[in-house]
Amino acid sequence: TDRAVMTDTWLKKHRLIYLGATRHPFILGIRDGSVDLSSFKRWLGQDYIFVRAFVPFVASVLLKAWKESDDNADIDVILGGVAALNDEIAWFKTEASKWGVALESVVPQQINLNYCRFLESLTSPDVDYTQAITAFWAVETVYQESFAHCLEEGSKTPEELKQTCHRWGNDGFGQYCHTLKSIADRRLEKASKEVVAKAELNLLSILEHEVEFWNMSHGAV
Ligand code: HMH
Repeated sequence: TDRAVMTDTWLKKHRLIYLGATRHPFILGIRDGSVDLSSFKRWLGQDYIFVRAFVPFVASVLLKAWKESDDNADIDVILGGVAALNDEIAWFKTEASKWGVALESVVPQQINLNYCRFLESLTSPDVDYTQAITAFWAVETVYQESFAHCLEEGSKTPEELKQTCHRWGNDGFGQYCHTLKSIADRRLEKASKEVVAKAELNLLSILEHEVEFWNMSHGAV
């Protein structure tokens, strides 16, 4: 395999689960306008909880970059990610009040807690920078690919959901995900077989957690 494009190799190899995460019925429902607004509100409340837990994970990636990275520019990229999360949290608060979702009283669902716990496990010092940055790329990219799909030509995304899609589907966020991908691929190229194998397993876990997360919006769990 061509290790210079490890992430491309993986996304080809695991295409079905990747499509499961990025073309989920919830996303397709936003794209064709058939989404149930109670599902959207449930997703909004749960994702706010997720994003708050995502902050310490990203902070751990930043710390690992500072200790282990061979390129100082990585810190700037990750710091940009932290800044984006700050905006995101403020956005959730505004958006939730628009939709009448009381964020303080949202109870995290088990699926959400499982995903947050998985990310917390990756904050361990035993998990190296290569694994951490690869996981970071994967989490961000699923949302980027999913919401960008809702803004493509031919989509019938309802006006009131376009802002949400734009948050993760905009070109700037796409560029940022591409930069994370380049960093991950650069690191994976130099990593041991063991680290590469662990990073691939983490990717699969993330994709599974993302599918479950979308499933949760349907309220059947
Ligand atoms: C579940 N995955 C989930 N929520 C998010 N906000 C992102 C990824 C992207 O930040």
